Amino acid sequence: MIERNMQVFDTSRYSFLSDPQKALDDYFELGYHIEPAVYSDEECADLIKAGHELEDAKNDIFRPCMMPHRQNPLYIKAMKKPLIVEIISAMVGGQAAGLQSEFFYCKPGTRGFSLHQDNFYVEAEYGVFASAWAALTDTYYEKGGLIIYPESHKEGALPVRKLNLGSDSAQDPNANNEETVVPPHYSAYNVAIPKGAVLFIHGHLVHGSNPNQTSEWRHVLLNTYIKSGEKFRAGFYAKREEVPLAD
Ligand SMILES: O=C(O)CCC(=O)C(=O)O
Repeated sequence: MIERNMQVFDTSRYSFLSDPQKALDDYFELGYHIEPAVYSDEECADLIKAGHELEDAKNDIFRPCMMPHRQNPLYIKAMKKPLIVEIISAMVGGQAAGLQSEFFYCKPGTRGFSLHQDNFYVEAEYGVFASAWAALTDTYYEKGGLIIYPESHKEGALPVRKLNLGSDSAQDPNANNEETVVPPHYSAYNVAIPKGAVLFIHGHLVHGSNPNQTSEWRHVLLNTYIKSGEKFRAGFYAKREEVPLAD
């Protein structure tokens, strides 16, 4: 958790719809991009409803669901969203393939995700892996909002320090094992991502999330992507496999 008053970003300067080259240049410079209105209100509502019909949720288990696209084709459709595939393909420098989906319930009181670089788990080559973190409800500091360290992706893989926080049954089991050690010249920013918008995250951008201090659930769909044919770590928990997206 970082301080509330760290500057808040809720949109990027450019959109991939109107200024794709400038948006891409900014992404390479900053390590993230926020694209508004990617999923409609109806799509967000359908994905949330489907999330509460996944196997664990039916048993009142609300830890983030790993790979919901293997349970419900609605999540394949969300992963294949043409605008996202187009943006990610530009970011990773070639045809993107899906790698992972994860549905976050983040019920009231859920602990945040410790600072990390997504590629820590995936071990792909630099620049070929990126994530699309889609807010299905409004997210902001008090409501499990994300924390980012702009430009930290330029460091490549950073060291981590082990944490001893104990487990939170509503959080990803790997969320709090360790945290990235961020060089002191980078600053943390809170981002407030509105419903339907997507935060694109470079595989080496340091980020994490704040706890959900509200009385509402913070629903998020994370999809991660890799340049097709690149090497990656499958992982014991995630068991990642390439999902072809070009059809
Ligand atoms: O949604 C969150 O709380 C953090 C998720 C995240 O950063 C990740 O899975 O890489």
